Amino acid sequence: MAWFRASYCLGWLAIRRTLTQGGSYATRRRILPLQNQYFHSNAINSNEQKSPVPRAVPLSKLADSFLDGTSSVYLEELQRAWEADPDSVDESWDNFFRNFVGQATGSPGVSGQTIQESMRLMLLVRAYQVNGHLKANLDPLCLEEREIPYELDPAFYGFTETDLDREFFIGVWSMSGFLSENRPVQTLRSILTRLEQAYCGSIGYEYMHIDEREKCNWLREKIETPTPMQYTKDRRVVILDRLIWSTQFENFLASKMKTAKRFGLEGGETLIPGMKEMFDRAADLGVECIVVGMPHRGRLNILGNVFRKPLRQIFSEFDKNSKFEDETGLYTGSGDVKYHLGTSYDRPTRGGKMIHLSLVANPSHLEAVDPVVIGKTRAKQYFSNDLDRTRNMAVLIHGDGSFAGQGVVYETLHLSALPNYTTGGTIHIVVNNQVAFTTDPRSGRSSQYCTDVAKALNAPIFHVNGDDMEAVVHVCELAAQWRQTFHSDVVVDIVCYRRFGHNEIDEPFFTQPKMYKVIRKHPSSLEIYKKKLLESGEVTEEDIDRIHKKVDSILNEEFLNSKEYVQQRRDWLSTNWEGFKSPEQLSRIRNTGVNQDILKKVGRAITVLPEDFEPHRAVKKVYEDRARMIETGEDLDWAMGEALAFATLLVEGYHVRLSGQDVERGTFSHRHAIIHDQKTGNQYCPLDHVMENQNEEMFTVSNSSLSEFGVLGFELGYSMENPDAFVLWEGQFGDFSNGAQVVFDQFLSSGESKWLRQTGLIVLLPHGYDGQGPEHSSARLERFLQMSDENPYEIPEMDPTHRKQIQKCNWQVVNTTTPANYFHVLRRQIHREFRKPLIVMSPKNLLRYKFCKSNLSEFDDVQGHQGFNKQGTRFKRLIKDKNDHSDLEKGIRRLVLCSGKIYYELDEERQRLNANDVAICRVEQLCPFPYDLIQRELKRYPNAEIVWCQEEPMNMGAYTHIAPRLCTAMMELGRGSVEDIKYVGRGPSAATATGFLKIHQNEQAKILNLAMQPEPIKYPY
Ligand SMILES: Cc1ncc(C[n+]2csc(CCOP(=O)(O)OP(=O)(O)O)c2C)c(N)n1
Ligand SMILES: [Mg+2]
Repeated sequence: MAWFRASYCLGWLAIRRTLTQGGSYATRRRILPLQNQYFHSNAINSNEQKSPVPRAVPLSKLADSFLDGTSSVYLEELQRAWEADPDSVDESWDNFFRNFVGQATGSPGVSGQTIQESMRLMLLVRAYQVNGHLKANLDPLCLEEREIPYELDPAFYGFTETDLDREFFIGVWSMSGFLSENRPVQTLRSILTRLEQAYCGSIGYEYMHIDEREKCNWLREKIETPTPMQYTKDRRVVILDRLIWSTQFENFLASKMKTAKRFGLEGGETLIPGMKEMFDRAADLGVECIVVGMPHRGRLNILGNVFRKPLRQIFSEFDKNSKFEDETGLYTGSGDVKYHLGTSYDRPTRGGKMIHLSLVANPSHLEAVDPVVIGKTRAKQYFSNDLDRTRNMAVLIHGDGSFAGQGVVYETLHLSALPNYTTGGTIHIVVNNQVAFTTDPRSGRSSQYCTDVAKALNAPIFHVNGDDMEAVVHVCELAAQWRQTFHSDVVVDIVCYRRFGHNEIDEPFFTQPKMYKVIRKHPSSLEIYKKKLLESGEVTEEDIDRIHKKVDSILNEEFLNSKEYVQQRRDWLSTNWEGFKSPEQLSRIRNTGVNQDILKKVGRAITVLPEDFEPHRAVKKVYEDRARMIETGEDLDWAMGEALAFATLLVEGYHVRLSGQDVERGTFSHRHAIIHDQKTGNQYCPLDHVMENQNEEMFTVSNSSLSEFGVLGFELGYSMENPDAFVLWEGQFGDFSNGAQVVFDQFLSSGESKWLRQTGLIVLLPHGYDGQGPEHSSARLERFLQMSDENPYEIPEMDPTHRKQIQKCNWQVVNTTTPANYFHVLRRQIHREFRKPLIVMSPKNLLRYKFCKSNLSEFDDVQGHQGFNKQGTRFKRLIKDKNDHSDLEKGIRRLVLCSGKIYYELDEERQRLNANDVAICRVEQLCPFPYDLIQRELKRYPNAEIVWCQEEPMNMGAYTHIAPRLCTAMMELGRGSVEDIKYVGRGPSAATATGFLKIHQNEQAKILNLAMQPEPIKYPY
């Protein structure tokens, strides 16, 4: 098939050329001569045009300029079919291929010219299938300037106008679309009419990039059907009703709240009926729940008309004087503007079913909500046992600017087919108003369409003229059908316009004067649809008037009612979380120690490998060591502590999910959660076997795509669905988390306060100074601490029976130093009546450090055992000095407070120097600050110089977080003030660490020296 391949490259060249000729269809224009809609260029010379019959062109001459990528793929397909079964193609093609491959049978066959004409026609058909969308009428404003590709010009294939009514032989095909209709002989005109109707109307289909024949055929069948959009009168009235609702809603808001920002949908109103029809169709096809993510534009309209959020409630949110029910004990978060809030409703569908709709709250950051929606959808699928992923579906709505511009779109799309992240297909709807704030598409993207990114995923893309109401409905329904049939993503690109400015008070004429001159005169899509229906005679003026009046009266009635509407904060809480405590309500504290027998039992279950399984030698040893740890109860390491936390939560019935880059093995080769048989390559996951017949997904550990923003966002969404999901995301190294900064800033640290939605997501960020250079040392602990909302100058209630310190704080930041404490802090996430994000500075060298070990007795709940204190066995927010100090140690000259792995280095140095008059305490929980325990230690060592020691530079690490809080704790006890807090650590630095190991070692030694020096430290004061 070499002759196909060569031409394939030409196809690519053709595409590239189109791209370089101009950015978008707002910049290019080519007007077709009205007298002939088919022929639009002079691709062949005038002599040929005059000729009544196209002249045969030798095949050799066709090779380069004639065949392009499109046609070559087509012929390739054809040849494959012929090779598999010569009878599957028409005799003419059989002849052709026989001739071509030199096995001519000598059969009389069809003349060479007929074959050539047929072949050219086939190429023309194929060109329409591939590039017909470039000629489609997509822009309601008719401002589009698109060059129609030469492949769509019949003249390019040697046909002339005189051929229009000539009959051509196109064969009989065992394929879908109109070629399958068994009409071997057709006139050129009828072929072109069909192609224009299918591919160049109000819908532009992009699907030929999909490399699966079955999918292309499915779409071709739908697209090339002669009557794709036939709606009954009743159906049309429903669509009209929905469009009137959509339009009136915006008009009503515009008239009642003239200056309020609402990011109206005007110019894109057909979105609403489109979405409703999509949801109805999806419900008919088995969807029960839809999770929606969307930006500001049209959000209120969608809430009111699609979700059926009570209109009075929407209106009351605009009212500055609206009343709030005082629900003592419920949330008092910061709240958010109305066009960011989430909500959920059950809504009846046209087909008489109920569908649950859930809109995820989002920040202003466009597209940031995308992965969150997908994660939430996946969690819904898990918890509703939706194995084939047909009952829960995600729908994402995008703007044209943001869909093309934001990288997280791509990062989210790339999760769509990954086994542990797929949701069985997302429907994307782009509200393509051809402008982004003030930016034209030509400045906003380099691709032809704003949707081109989706082609990487083999998703079909349906571009539709937003003024053609029924075309919008058609593609919306088609998208639902596609998703339910092929369980993969699909894109609907509604090309519309923005009637006003970016928001209601913006002036669009400043920047888009020409476009807005056209928009000003442009009739609304409702007017256009009404006209169409009136002309069809199916609907009368009275019918339309009746709907208008009904809608108007409901809007007015709801507006009046909104004055009396009392906003309930409870409106914002979601269902699976019933019984969970808000920060205003005291939550019970539970112990996290586990019964000894259970520990042993699960410990054995997760250290046994199947007999016939052959792990790598080193991994075998890891598992043998782990088995020994369980049997002896001694020296459990970090990975074992973590595995026990997972295993015990699993037996308690919780769903455990750990995801991130290379988490299965662990970046530092310590976890080995999935083991690979060295002979067969088979995989085994011991934590899948904690219980008999354990559901395979109950424990999920999954390597992810190389995306921080996308994957962290996904896991965040996953964690928000159900409080019984124990969800962790691990960064490869902690500093990579800044690739997901938007998730930390906009969701994790502030989501509960803004949107009253809790999450117990755990983020593991490897952190620690091992001399590996600036990019692998710091997880930027200081940033997480800086985002903590705990007041450094006020000590909250610390009495354990009244304490709400963590509930009131936005998140927890810990730097644990023992496997047992790590075990307890993980389990604490679940064993409480609220959820709170947990940031863990996780270790690197401590994973294998000889002293970073715990005994099993620190994990259990046995009184008298190491971990048991007067409350039971729990996470230790602060670990006091390891020496057996009494409540009062007057002889200690220095109290070194530190956090993380520097502790072990300090302790070794202390031993080396025999500096037993120095006490070292580990602050394991940095946020919220353990005031009570810090004060306990301050009291224990009344004469000690107080030192904060860290290995991070002064402007990083925990210093700036600790200093004011430690000072507050000291001042309350009369133990001095900020000048009495001494600092030992690296000096301020721009980079997080040195790139030279030697320098690192020197710096580290200096820190230890200073911390233990006999003289007072006297720094910074
Ligand atoms: C990540 C991000 N960057 C910038 C902005 C500021 N901003 C708000 S709307 C907007 C234009 C969005 O254009 P488009 O996606 O086409 O949506 P439209 O407003 O046209 O519906 C911009 C740049 C933002 N909200 N989020
Ligand atoms: Mg836009």
